Amino acid sequence: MSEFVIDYVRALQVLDSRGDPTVEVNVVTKGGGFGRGIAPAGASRGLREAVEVRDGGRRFLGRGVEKAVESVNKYIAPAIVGLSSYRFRDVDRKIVEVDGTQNMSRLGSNATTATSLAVVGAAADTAGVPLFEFLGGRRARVLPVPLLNIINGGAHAGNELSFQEFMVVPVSASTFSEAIRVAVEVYKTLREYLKKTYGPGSINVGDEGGFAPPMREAREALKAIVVAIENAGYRAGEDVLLAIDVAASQIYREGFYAVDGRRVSGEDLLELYVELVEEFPVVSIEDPFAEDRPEYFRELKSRLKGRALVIGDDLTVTNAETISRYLAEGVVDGAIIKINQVGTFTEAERAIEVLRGGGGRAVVSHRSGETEDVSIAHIAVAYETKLIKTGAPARGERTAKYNELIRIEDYLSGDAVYAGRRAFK
Ligand code: 2PG
Ligand code: MG
Repeated sequence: MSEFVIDYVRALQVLDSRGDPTVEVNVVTKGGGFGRGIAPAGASRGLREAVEVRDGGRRFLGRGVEKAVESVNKYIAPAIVGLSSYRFRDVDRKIVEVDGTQNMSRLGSNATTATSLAVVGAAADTAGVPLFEFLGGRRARVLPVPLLNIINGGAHAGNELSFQEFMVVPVSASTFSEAIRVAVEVYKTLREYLKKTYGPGSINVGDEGGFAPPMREAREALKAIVVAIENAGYRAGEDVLLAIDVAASQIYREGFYAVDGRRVSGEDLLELYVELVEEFPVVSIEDPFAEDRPEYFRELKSRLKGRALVIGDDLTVTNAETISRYLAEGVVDGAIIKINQVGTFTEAERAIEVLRGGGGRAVVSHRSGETEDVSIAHIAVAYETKLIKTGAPARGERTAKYNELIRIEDYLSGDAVYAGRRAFK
């Protein structure tokens, strides 16, 4: 097992999909295994997320991460060189210990996330197997249903839509690759519809590759998507379902939400969701209320009676304890899993396990600022989460994940199973 020993760790500053600097870490083991992790970055961040460290000052308009890079090279590297990458959970524990804070604010979650992903990646490479197989063993063969964000609003786009994400969920396909084909056909058909209805300016895309049309209302976005699904030759509610991420903390101020030009109370917003679920085949609503209003999440969940999942993101911040409590209290049906919300792979894994143990859904997720790192594709398969959200089927940092899942499906050949409708049973 000496081949798994970490021999070399090197961090550098690279760019994410928004042109912001981010931390990349490269790890090499004694056996010549190589792993690379690159930290993503959110725009709509939860208050209780692990904290990324940025340089401030004038370089990169304050967004540089040279300090975080230095933290890896100066503090993390010497602490983990010589440890076994095979015991990557121990390595993560060491990283947490070196940081010494609750929220990674000393080293930065950007430093710790990139390192953690590089270490587990190097372990898999040393073992000579893909990451999903290294983590999930031979039984890992279920490809997740993708939630593809095809209309962007909120903090991810320069339009007036208050809800952040309008997603399509292709469930009736028999394979993952076919599901992506369906999604692409819907995406392209939506593009045509938007261009015809709102003019050529409406097909510009937002941070996650979805269109950012000049729409005023959530209903209008959902209607356009249903039209696109049908024009593409599919049945909305049968072949393709819908999902929403409101990212409601972003639009919450002094007890009210700014929704599509109106100021609405939590109660009224709740009624709007119930209506939307009745009018449209919406099967999942993420962060419907502000992160400090769990009581509204619970009320919505009880009103929806399982017709749509209530998912936490800023509410739950991939924190195993928080998720466990909210699952038990009936506040959510599941939670978004973002590694950089907790800062290590191991902590995210713990959150997934809590969800599985408690009958909740884990939705493995990208961030709006992404990179070519494809770890989340492997994680979704390894832990059989059945759900992944990683943007539109466009823009390299989004397609990188979908393409990796297509590769995993091909690698598994006849053994691969597409989660499909079962993801929502
Ligand atoms: C979200 C994410 C990803 P961000 O809110 O779920 O879609 O956005 O990375 O900006 O937090
Ligand atoms: Mg979210």
